[in-house]
Amino acid sequence: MRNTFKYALLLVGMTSLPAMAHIGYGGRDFGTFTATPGATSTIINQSFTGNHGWIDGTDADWGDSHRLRAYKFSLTEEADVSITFSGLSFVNSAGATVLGDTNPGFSLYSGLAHIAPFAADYDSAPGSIAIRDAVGGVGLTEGSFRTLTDWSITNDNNDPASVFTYIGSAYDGSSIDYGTGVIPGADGLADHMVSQVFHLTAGDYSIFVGGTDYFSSGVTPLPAYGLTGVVSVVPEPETYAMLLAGLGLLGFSARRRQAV
Ligand SMILES: [Ca+2]
Ligand SMILES: [Ca+2]
Repeated sequence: MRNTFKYALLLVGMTSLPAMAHIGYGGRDFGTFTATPGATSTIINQSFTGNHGWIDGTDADWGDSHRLRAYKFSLTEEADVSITFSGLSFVNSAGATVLGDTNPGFSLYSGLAHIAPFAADYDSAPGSIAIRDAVGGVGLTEGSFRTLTDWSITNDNNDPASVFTYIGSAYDGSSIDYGTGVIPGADGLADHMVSQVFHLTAGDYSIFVGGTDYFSSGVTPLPAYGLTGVVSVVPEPETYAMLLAGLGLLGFSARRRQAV
């Protein structure tokens, strides 16, 4: 290959990167937490495109990660972490109103996608397709994203795959069954908000958030839905139990003193 051609290709690749929205955490890093309860981080005015991204990863042909938003956070020690996402309308930088009426779902994984200086991961990278073909059958998957189990993906440089190890998931509204059985994790109340507490060890975590309307993927153009996310460190249940037990002992000794 002539060098000028190579550089031209390189330039095309570089200039087209920002528009492709491969997996990245830009503006969506909740930060690093210790086990001390009370720390909280809120990220507003993010969005995903299409209202089916999360639920589409529950079927046999998996899902397109471009239809979800990726967030990350880190823990320096074992902790109970509350994760909440709400569909919330806002006006974007182009002056357009982003819809708020989604019923979001999210999945939590340990592991991170490639970040700079590595190239971003995306579904149709040759390495990503090879991973899918090996697990899901040649040509049988539509994307790399899997809602309820582990998955892997890589970039154009075939760096060792990013591995997302499934921890848990939750979604807003009543239980969904689009024909493959009930999808677990419904919160039972369709209020555009879903929240769940996870007991986690120290490490790096990714959250993928998307819509839960399975049959909406044919809408053109796909609307964007606004999203607010909150990650907080909360007291562990044993802490509550110890606190209650302590209060009970105090009450007992107070009664004893009164009786004497
Ligand atoms: Ca699918
Ligand atoms: Ca809800």
